[in-house]
Amino acid sequence: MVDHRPADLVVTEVRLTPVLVADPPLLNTQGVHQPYTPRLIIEVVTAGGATGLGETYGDAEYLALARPLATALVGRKVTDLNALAALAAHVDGAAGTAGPDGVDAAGLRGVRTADKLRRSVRSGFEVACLDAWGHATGLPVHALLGGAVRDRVPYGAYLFYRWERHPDGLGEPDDWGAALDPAGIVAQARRFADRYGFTSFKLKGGVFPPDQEAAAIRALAAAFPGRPLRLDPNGAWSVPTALQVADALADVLTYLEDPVSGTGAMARVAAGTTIPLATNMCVTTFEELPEAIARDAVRIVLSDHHYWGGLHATRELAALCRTFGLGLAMHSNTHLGISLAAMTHVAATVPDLDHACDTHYPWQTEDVLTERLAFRDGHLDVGDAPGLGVTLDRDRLAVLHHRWLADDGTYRNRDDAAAMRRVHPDWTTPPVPRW
Ligand code: GKR
Ligand code: MG
Repeated sequence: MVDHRPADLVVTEVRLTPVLVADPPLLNTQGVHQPYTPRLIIEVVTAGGATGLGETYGDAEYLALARPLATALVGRKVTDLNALAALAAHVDGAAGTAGPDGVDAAGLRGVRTADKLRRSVRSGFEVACLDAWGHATGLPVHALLGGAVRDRVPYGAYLFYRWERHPDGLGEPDDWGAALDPAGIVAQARRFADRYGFTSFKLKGGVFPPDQEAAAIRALAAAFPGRPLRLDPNGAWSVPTALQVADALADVLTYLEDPVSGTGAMARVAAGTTIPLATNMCVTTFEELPEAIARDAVRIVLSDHHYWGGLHATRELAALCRTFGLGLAMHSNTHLGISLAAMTHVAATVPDLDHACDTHYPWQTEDVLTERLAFRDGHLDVGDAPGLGVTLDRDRLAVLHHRWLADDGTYRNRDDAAAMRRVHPDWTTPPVPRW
């Protein structure tokens, strides 16, 4: 144990650095990813000289909440995570709106309330505090969460329909190529399997008519017999469409993720199929759990430590899932290595992690770390280095921050519909259900 005095754990400075990160042209039901996506990097510095890293969404409304929270945290201890939660719950800076169908037009992240935005911001600060605490004590974050129950965490390949390049020569090119049909999706999956050893596959759907996406799942089943497969149209289907797809793919899908939008519609699909339903859209807050449980709407909750409020909140969710017989796995949005490390630490401590976690990380060719996290046989090892076990690359951070500073506002808020309008000028976010 490293020798330190309690006063050393007091926060003396919090640095917030918004960045724009290159993102490929990944398609989803609302449009296409923009060439750059915003993230916020949080650094918490203690009196003892430890620095902790956190990461969360970087859109303007998150930044507006992060700034006052950063000020309020100075003078508190990095160990005082309950105080952080209380501070974050009352911080002012943005108001959210819950759409009638629960679909978040900006990011497919379920309901959008001011409270949920605050929790997403809090999560980045909590991770930074835990990282600093770990550096101060020489302990890995998983130890601060109660200890790892596994020494590696399984991740799955997150397959996307995509264009080869962003239009108009924008963004940073990559070598993945286009994937717009079943053969393209299988080729992408092979590449994920060869590069990273992933053995389970999730296809982001809601892009093409459901029969085409079902054909892609069939092609994956033929190419990877017996492997876990999932399909996620982000709530784009009607109940009858979802039941038809479920029927057609009952023998090959491990679960169907958010086939329809809203707890009521999910409950109706759940009642009519044997395929388990998973969600990162209709259950994204503790307040939404009772109704989903009462209506038997979902079998698996895909936690995301960002919007559930952090790593401790994720463990609380895991306990509730265990209590009510729900499965647990993890959702991801576009993110960098700090968030991936945080996911890995908390996933290492959750006893019932029932499925490989999602991650967008392989799609991100850029990071703010000196060393990228490396998948081995579809897993990330759970290390024992202090804190999160990652190191900030200040030069890379400066480059990505400079991109954010230079941006005229086009990319500072994620907007998949706006990106789609570059190719289809009349594009608007499709109605729900779309099919
Ligand atoms: O990145 O296009 C995307 C995804 O659709 C993302 O926004 C979702 O939040 O990955 C997510 C999901 O599983 O729904
Ligand atoms: Mg999803």
